[in-house]
Amino acid sequence: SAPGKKQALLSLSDKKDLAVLGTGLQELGYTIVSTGGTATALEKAGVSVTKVEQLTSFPEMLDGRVKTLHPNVHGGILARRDQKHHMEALNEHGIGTFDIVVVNLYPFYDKVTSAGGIAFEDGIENIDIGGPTMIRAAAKNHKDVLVVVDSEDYPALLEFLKGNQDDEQFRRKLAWKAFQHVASYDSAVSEWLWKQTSEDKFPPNLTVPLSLKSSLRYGENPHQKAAFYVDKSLSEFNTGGIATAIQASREVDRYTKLDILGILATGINIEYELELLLGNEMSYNNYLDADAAWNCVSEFKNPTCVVVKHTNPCGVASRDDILEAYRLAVKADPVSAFGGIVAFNIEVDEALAKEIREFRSPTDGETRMFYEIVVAPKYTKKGLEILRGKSKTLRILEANKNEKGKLSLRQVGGGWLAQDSDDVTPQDIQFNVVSDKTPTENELHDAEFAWLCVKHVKSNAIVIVKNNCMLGMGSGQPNRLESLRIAMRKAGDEVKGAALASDAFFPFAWKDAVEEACESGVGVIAEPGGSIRDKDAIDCCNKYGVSLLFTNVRHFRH
Ligand code: 93A
Repeated sequence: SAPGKKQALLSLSDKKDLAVLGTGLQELGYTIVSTGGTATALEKAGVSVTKVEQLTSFPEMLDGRVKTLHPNVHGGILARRDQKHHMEALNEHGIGTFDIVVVNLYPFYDKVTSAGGIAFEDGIENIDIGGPTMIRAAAKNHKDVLVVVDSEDYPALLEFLKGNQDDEQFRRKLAWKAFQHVASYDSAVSEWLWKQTSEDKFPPNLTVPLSLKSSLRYGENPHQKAAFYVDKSLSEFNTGGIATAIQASREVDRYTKLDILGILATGINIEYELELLLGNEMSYNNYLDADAAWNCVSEFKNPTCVVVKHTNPCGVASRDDILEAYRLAVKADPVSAFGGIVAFNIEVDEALAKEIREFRSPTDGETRMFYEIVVAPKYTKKGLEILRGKSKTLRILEANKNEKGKLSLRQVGGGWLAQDSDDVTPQDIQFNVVSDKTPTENELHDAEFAWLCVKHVKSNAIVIVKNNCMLGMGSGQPNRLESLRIAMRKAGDEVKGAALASDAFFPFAWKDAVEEACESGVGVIAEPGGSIRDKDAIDCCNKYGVSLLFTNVRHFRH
């Protein structure tokens, strides 16, 4: 505005609370500039307005397609107040600055989803161009321009203007919200257009703006932050096909809206981690299993092999000699390993590739092992050739280093559950000895190894480890005792002196579970602790001379 003259630009399709805003701004001494319909509505409410036409000396033209797209408008929004030459340029052209921009957009989403549908041309006419342009300009220059896109923020705006303190955070939040608003608007337009192409494939990208419904107490485990996001499209997503779903996924922005770009289509973020070098196309389950295998194996520091079946690691071994690690990992459960996924955390060279090709099932000593996928961070040229020779269909994946701090998203009825991924490793944990017996160094080491494995096994998870090698695991049983029995059966006689890890504490069935573990001869048990029956578990271990470690960390995986 001209020196001493404060100006607000209002252009609103949704006129809700417009009178309150207009009156409030007028009382605070703002000159209000508006587009046609907004100006009429303000005048009706007794607020005096300058029409944009007066500012631009241009009529609204092309059926309203060009209303505010003019230097007299955008110069006033975008000029940097702290740049002398910017202000001089405004002066030269007689352009006043805008301190406030309040805009909401043509109701594109409501129009294209209205009952009975809408003609293609009408859809096009409802794409707002001038509105997003003003919003983006004001949000870019938020240091000097307050940008409001939601009538719920009018009271906060007026309060802020009444106060005499500036607040950078407030300005930034408004700008953040403004960009959210146009981003979700544009994705609604683009996805509507995808639908008009009558392609039945999944769209090349998905942008699903999700609204925060509530923060959750925690994720699968207390050390993981979590939240629930709603997406109105869900019912249609499941029944009406993807295009309907995306179109329906728009809703009026809220302050809390979060755009999660591109990570919702299953596999998209995994694709960047796992690159298919050779073999058959990856299937849906291949991605899930390969991802599980890679996530597990890449957590180990020493040369390690992990075998996964149906997302559960059923064999894990670390050895200086990776060939031996591979054989041990398969041996842990050869039946499950057959048709599974084999993952390494080191390069697959000629010798390892040969071993993968030749190794015969420990079950009969005859049948060559068969796998769906091999995953490793690297392959030598020779190694690749040999694996290729094993089978033309074997999927050979190269995986990039796993980044910590990823967001995990899962769909449930009515929305999406988001949580921090479970990044906690044994290095982050204190293994507190709560039994009379203290574990030996080897036992402690095995307990840590088992602890790292158990995190990757579906709950209820029990893992038995000896000498850096998984001997057995029980997963997914609704009853912890049953998981324990399965793990012990797989471990067989070798369980003596082994380390046993339980992803959560032993509850009611403590007596059976802890007692059966102790009776079998395990040397050490690691569990989170925290049960009201903890004392009973400790007493039981003391009775059998078994070491008991409490980690205070749980690793549920549902
Ligand atoms: O057709 S537009 O893309 N061209 C423009 O220059 C323009 N300027 C503002 N649409 C434009 N608007 C939009 O008009 C605003 O985003 C707002 O939604 C609407 C307000 O129009 P009225 O004040 O006439 O009701």
